[in-house]
Amino acid sequence: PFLENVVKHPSFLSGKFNTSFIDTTPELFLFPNRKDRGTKLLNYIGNITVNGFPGVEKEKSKPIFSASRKPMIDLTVQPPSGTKQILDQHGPEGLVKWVKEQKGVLLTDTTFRDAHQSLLATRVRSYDMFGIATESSHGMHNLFSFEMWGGATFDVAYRFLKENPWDRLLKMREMIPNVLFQMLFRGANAVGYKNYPDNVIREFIRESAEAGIDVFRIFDSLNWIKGMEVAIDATRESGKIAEAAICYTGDILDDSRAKYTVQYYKDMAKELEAAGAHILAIKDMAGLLKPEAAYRLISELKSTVNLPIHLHTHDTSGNGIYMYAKAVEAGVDIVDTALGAMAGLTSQPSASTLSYALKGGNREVIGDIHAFEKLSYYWEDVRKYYQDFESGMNSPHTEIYVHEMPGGQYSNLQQQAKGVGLGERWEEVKEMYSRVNLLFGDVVKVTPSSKIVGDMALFMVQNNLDETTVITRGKTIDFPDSVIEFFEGYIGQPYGGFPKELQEVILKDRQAITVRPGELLEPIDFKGVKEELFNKLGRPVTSQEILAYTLYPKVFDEYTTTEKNFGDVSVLDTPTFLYGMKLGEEIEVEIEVGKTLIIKLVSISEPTHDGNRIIYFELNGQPREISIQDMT
Ligand code: 3PY
Ligand code: ZN
Repeated sequence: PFLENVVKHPSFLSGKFNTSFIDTTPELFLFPNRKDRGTKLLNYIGNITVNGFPGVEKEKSKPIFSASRKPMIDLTVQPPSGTKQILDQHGPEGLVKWVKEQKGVLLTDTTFRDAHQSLLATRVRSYDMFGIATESSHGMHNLFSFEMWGGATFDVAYRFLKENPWDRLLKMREMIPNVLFQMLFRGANAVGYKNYPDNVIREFIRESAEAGIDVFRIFDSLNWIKGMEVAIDATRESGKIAEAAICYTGDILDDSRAKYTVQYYKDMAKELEAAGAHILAIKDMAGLLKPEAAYRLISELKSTVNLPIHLHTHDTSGNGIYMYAKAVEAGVDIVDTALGAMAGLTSQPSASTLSYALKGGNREVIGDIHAFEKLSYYWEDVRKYYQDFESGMNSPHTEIYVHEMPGGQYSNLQQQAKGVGLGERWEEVKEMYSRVNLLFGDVVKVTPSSKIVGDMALFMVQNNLDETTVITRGKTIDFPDSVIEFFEGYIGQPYGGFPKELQEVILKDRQAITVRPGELLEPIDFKGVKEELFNKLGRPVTSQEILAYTLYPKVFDEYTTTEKNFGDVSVLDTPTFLYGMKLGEEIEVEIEVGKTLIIKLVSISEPTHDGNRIIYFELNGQPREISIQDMT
């Protein structure tokens, strides 16, 4: 264990050590608690079997799932080289040049990130991604990129899936060596819901780039460029691609929505180009961009900036493919799609559908339709595991053009509404969401500004408030913390400013800021955080863990507690992770390469007088008993 500690120590790994390393690094002498991994997993499985998984309806018996179908590939053959090699050999400028030279339409596949964030409340586990990663690197070798990290996936991994998102990135990178990896980065909010000090933004980007991210799609939730500059700069410093995004809101073709005009978007595009963007993204996070508007917007932007344009949308209205076709006509370079079984509705349009739609035209999709279809079978099977996280939306919703809720927010806000007892009043919550937007002055709505609009909508429905009572009774109302912070200016400055009267009742005695929050926030003392975490965990900590703890201290604490009690639960297959086991069932769990546990659930006792159940397992043929408190 001592040597293991040495070779795993961050200073050793980064080469930053000298001869006093061993004397000055006491954590090398802390050895991990080697409590049996098998027993820990039995505790997890027993607990889920008896008490269920949060958000999953506890059924009488675990459902029967068919084995997931995968395309056959020759695993001894390397996947063809792709955009990753172009970036590594020619740098961001070389890659941009190559993108501009393509006549066809390049795709970014969002199946590993936005598709499940938007359809399944971000719950898809690394296990299911690893299950298809190698096949994807072969079948989708000519993508522009895989969007596979960032957005909500970072905190959800720790918070709900009890797994380490950095491990997901590192392992996916190993399995997909040929295609660019893209992440969604919320500017000054990183992968969180509030502004962080500048050194956190810089460190997060540096670390993510090192772990395998190539393209950073950077946005600000209010389209405030000041909120994006540090991230753009840090990305360029890391030698990676800064894809700066304009969030699309309103309707450029509707004169009655005069706030966000074509000129507004053109001005912003020029500013982003000047700020150092390599690629311009149009981030239509709610799917509001209509086909004719797309034609107009992309045409105008093409003649305004000299950057490739990457378009992102959500297919909630059902107009996604038609809209992309118009954008392609206008010269868009790259569009975001998902594999069929994870596409449509609040997710991205389907890759194979778009490929067929553009067949025979001037610009076809660069990609293999049959590979998209075969890979999609896998997701059709895997999606069933997560059925309890489906939003219940099963047909196109043109009402999106009214409520303007981002695709990635729909299923999450619905869960949040259920959580506060408003599940039955979901229609009212949606309507209130659009009213809150107007009350706030018609703002860009994307994480975290969308979450603030959502928090306020839930708050108003719950407390039977309307626009008038918010103002007239506002001085006596305790508004949600996120709403107060927003009106204080800690999320940035909205285009056109805050509505003054509302700001006053919400802030009461507080003062609003108008500068960039990052200018006021004290830099994080990473050394101090490292020490704190080391003392807490009693083991060496990585720079990735330090960042996770800095962003989400409570969530990270809970994650490490779960890890301590149950071990690494990411090795379990998803049906077992979510539903536990059935009586008589036997599963295999590969806890590390070449080391497999065979677990059989033999019987479960009735609760004892103190409410515990004894669960009888066989672990590799040996009987094991576990006692679990029945909380049902
Ligand atoms: C996120 O920030 O997570 C989003 O997906 C915004 O659209
Ligand atoms: Zn999105």
